[in-house]
Amino acid sequence: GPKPRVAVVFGGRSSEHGVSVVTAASLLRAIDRTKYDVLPIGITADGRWALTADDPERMAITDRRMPSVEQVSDHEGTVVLPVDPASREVAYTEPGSVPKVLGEVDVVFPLLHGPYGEDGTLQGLLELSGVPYVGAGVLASAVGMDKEYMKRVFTSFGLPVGPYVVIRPREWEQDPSSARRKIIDFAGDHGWPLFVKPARAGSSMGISKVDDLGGLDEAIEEARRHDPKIIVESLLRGREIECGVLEFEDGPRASVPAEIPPVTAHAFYDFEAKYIDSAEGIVPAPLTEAETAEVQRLAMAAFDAASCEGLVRADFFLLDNGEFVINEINTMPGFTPISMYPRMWQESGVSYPELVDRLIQAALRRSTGLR
Ligand code: G1L
Repeated sequence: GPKPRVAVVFGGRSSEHGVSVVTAASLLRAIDRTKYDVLPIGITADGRWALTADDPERMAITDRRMPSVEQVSDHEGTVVLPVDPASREVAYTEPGSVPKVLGEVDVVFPLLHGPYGEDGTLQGLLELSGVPYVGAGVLASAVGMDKEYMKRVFTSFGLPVGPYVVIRPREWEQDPSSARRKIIDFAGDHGWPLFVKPARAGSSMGISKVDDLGGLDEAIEEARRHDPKIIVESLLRGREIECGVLEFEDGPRASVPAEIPPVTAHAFYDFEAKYIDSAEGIVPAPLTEAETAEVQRLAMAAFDAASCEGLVRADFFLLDNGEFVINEINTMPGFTPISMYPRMWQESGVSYPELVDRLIQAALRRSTGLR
């Protein structure tokens, strides 16, 4: 029959715009063209959707500068959907109609980070459009984006999480001294330093390590610049371990785990490693068989707890007492061939092109709607 059409959607209104473009280039190189027709769709940094050139070479880092969608949409680019956030044109298309081009694709591979991509909003648009897509659905995407609800979901499913406290927007706005007191009491129970983070953020932006009371207000203000809801966590002493989960025909499986070594004062990250999510991890992690089995069990449990689909990367701390604590899940992990998630699967016997193919196949197996 005809080849399924795969739309790779990338770029977008995010600080990770360039990372997404570089990742899309890897994906465009890896997709089996004898099996699929590929349609690259870029979203510019100001939110315009455009068909872009199918040309990975033009989507690379040059002179230490990240590439942008403009770079590939300038020649052959056709704006298919005006998405000026000020104009309401997206909301006022014909009922049930979608960006014209989305009606003609069989599956979307969304490569978008942060708000408007990873938080479930793009997934919602695709659900309404009736177009299957790779990866997490609306709920799992939203849960994966919100550090508070992520912990609440894990806790309710019996997964071990670290101590935390949340300061909601109204709490801070109406009574900052009570909110401050709440955090100081938390530090009294769990010790300093604290990590103050925006509750919902696609990347590590807005996060501060706070050693004492003196740095607290500045850290709260910084986190609140990214999200008016903040979460405060204590420092967990232990090793950082990650594990990938991937959906096979017969259900999800866990990869060999990886270890992220502690960042030393001398650690040097080149530009690429820093922006493409570390090439620093050790795969497989030097763990005992029992530890490996345990972290794989927890990663699968996290996948199920958050109702993930397709894939997830689950990040843990292995505490000094031998127990694993889940730190977070990432429904849209770093995804170039040197990123941790693909490397963990490579080491598990699944090459990058096979990984891409399995994700597309998993998306094509399910239709939209309840599952
Ligand atoms: F579609 C998948 F497979 F679910 C998927 C989507 C997005 C996997 C990985 C990613 N990652 C990214 O989009 C990014 C981290 C490169 C965004 Cl900047």
